[in-house]
Amino acid sequence: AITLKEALEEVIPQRRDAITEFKAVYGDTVVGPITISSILGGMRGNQSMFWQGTSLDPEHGIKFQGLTIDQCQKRLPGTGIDGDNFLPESMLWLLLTGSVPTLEQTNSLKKELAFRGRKLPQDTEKVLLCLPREMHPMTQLAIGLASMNKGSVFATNYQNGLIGKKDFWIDTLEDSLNLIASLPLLTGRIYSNITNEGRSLGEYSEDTDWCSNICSLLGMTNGSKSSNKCSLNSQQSLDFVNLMRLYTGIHVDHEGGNVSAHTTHLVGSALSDPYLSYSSGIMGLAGPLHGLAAQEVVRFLLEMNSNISSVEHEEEIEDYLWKVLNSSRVIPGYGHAVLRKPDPRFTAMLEFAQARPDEFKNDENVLLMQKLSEVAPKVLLKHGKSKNPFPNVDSASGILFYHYGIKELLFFTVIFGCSRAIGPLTQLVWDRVLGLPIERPKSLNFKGLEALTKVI
Ligand code: CMX
Repeated sequence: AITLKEALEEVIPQRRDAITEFKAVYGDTVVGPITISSILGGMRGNQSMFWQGTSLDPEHGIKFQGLTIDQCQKRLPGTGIDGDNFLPESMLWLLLTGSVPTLEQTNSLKKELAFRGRKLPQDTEKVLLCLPREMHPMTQLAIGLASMNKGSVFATNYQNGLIGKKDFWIDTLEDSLNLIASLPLLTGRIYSNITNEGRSLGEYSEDTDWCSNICSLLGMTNGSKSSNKCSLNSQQSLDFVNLMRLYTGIHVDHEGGNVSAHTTHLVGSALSDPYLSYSSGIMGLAGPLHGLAAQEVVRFLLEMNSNISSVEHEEEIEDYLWKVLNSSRVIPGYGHAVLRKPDPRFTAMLEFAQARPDEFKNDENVLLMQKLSEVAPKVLLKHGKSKNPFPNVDSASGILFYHYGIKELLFFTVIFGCSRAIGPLTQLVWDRVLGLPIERPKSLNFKGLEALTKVI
């Protein structure tokens, strides 16, 4: 198969049958207890969602169709140029089909996305141009995505009764690919809204990969026009594109239960189209305990740096952290609901910096980010509350983008939002393939909980 759709058509019949049969045989198997604590505690540990693309191990972190980040870096195709990171297009293929694509398949998907993403719908352009410059970029992203639902193939065909349930996945795939493809122009438009009075910062090319287009439209590549924002030399420019590939390649998905993924899945279960579903996911990603931590970490590092005399003075860093904790605030970029080790996505970003010592050796903020990853876990352990004292996904990424010239802190979560589209939308296609029903868990009031304990 050369196209993603063809590859899916090859695997769907067998997987559909396997899951239908499995459900018929094992449908009544009891999976585990649900405790009162989990009902009152964010449903922690409840094994109650079906999610195919990724799984999260508390000790080893995320696996993409069973592959660790390291294995993805070794096996997923990139541009073919030595030293380049794998392309997020390869990851999209892997998550959707379950197989590592060939270079030819990656290239075909790269072309397909570049073609699909060449233009934003006119109405979306109009809507985005009207938005106030000061509006949070995540709000702009959610509005932009929701506005694209006007062009949803799924919504139109569903409304007109043109597709049967078995084929819902085809239009869902169509919309999802169009949505993902539109993200370079959409996020570029938002970035130019907040930095350049709406004037474009770079060119879109149908002959390049998704990340190169994102970087160009942020005004961060050599070919970008009118970028008075950054002055990267050609090596830095190449590095920035690779940073973007690395970042967007490994932040695509983190199992189904996190807020952005779960929201997309939940809203999609009402057969809302992919634009509305993922726009809702973006609203969830914009929460400070989730994706917004990306911006909070950078704010935190900048503030701390202006309050300590040197990154070398560990006691000053410790004192600063205690002040934060004693004022009932969290240390952003640390802790996780599931992980119990340093997040391997953090480690991958850290290794990116460590592989370029000359680039980062004079950047006090990046040095502090590294130092903090040694000091904060000790302090959090002493503090004794957090179940995971280690750096999480958001700990390193923002400050690396900041280093290269993306200085607008509020924008970092938008980059997260580009990447995160890939995982939840992949699952949405499979939700349609398998005909999963609308989600409707049972809720209980206090009396209901008491009744369960037979107190009454
Ligand atoms: N700093 C200070 N206290 C922390 C902490 C941190 N980084 N992480 C957890 N704690 C505290 C919690 O606030 C909680 O305190 P209370 O009992 O007073 O409410 C206690 O430790 C136990 O929390 P937990 O079970 O370890 O963590 P949760 O599953 O409840 O929450 C998370 C996980 C990520 C929300 C939390 O660790 C946190 O707030 N971290 C800082 C924000 C952050 O970096 N978020 C990004 C996460 C990644 C993502 O999803 O995008």
